[in-house]
Order: sequence, then C-alpha cells, then structure tokens
Amino acid sequence: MRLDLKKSEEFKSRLIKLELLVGTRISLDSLSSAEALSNLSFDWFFVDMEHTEIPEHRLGSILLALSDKPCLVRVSKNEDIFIKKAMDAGASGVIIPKVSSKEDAERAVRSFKMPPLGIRGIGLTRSNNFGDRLDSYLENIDKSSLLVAQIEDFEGVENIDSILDVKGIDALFIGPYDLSISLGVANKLDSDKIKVSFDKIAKACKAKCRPLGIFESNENRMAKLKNSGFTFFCMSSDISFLTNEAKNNLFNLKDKFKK
Ligand code: 3PY
Ligand code: MG
Repeated sequence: MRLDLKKSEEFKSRLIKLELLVGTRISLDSLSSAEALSNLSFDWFFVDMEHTEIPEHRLGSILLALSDKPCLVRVSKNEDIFIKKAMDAGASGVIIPKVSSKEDAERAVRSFKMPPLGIRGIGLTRSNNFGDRLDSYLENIDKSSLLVAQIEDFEGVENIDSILDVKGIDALFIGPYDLSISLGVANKLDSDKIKVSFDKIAKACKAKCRPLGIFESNENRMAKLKNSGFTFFCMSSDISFLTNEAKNNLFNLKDKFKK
C-alpha cells in the first residue's frame, strides 16, 4: 500500500490550528481490530508501544491496518532507536513519554529531526514508499511529522515553559495517571493538585499557541477540558471498548434474568 503523506500534513495542520481532534488508543496486537476501528470516524490514532504487548516488529503492520488515518506512536522510551523505527514504519509522528525537563525535550528533538537539527538517519522504508518518493518525503518532512511531548510528572509541570521553548516540540499531551502518582494523589484525577497542574499546563500552551492533548472519554469532562484549552483527545481504547461493551451486555442480561 502507498502511504499518503498528505494525510499526515493535513493532520499536523489541523492540530496546529487547534482544531478539536478525537482519536483512540490502540493497545491490542490485532490487525483486525485496528482495521475495524480505522473504518470509524476517528481523526487520529494513538498507537501505544509503551504500555502494551505490541512487539516492535508488529508496529509496521498495525500502522498499515490503520493506514487511512494519521497515527501518533507513543514510543516505549525517549530513545533515538524507538523514534527512528516508528517514523520509518510510517507514523505521522511520535509521542514521547515522561518529558520532565528541557534536556528531555532536547533529547527527543535530536532523535526526531534529521541533520542539521538532529541525528535521525534515513532509510528506504514505508515512510518514503521504500525510496520511491524519498525526495518529496524529505522536502515535506517538517510539514508532515509531529513531535509530541508527554507531561506526566511534577517536574514536567514545573518545567513546562522551558519544555515548550524547545524548538521542535510541536504539541504536549498529559499523562494523567502518572501525573497523579507523581503528585501523591494516585488515580485521584479530580483532586485539586491535578486541577492546578492541568491549569498551569493549559495556560502555558495557550500563551505559546501550542496544541494540548489528553486521554479523556467522558463527554462532559471533555467539554470542560476543551474550554480550558485542550484541543486533542484520546478517547478510550480498543481493549476498553471491548470490555465495556461486554460488561454492559452481561450486566443487562443478568439484570433481565433476575426479574
Ligand atoms: C498516563 O496517564 O500516565 C498514561 O501515560 C496513560 O497511558
Ligand atoms: Mg504515563
């Protein structure tokens, strides 16, 4: 299949223009479920290589199954090898977990950008149709690829302005669960400490006109977050859609038989 660079360009431009974009998380190592979800009207996919069992060698196939839609791959670690392989496999961009400081952000940029800004090497891979359109890939690389830093600890919140000042960081994405643990309020996502941190991050992003994303599935909470400046959302995940639907059906069925 020919990878369409236009879709990545369009996604980046919509994200930068702070349009509301809703995606979901791909956590299952299943081509069928990825393909089935890609037929729905999600704007993008969060392909999670950090907290899933998807093996590195399956990433290319998962991206192919999702290939009508822009995919941001959350790499398992802020390391050049993972970033390079995700981009080679045809990702529209990468999400880097746990960016806590200016140095972490600079490290990610160095791995993501090609020389002279960084060190990413080029191969004849799916990203450029195995060399067939290498020229246009290289010409359009800045327009069509996204680097997203995940903020998920109190250091990241403290250092938010210096992280945003690192040239090459296109957007931020909050990891609420890790952040809650780091703030000493594990899984208490409604706590004041979390609210204060979200506010600080949202204000910093607004001041610098940068897109801000988060995991959120609840419609009302999403609306509130949108009002405070969040623009892109990762709603639920393949595994949650599966288990929530199973739970509801089972509950309804058992309820009926009780009557
Ligand atoms: C977080 O909430 O920290 C996450 O990264 C969830 O995957
Ligand atoms: Mg996390």
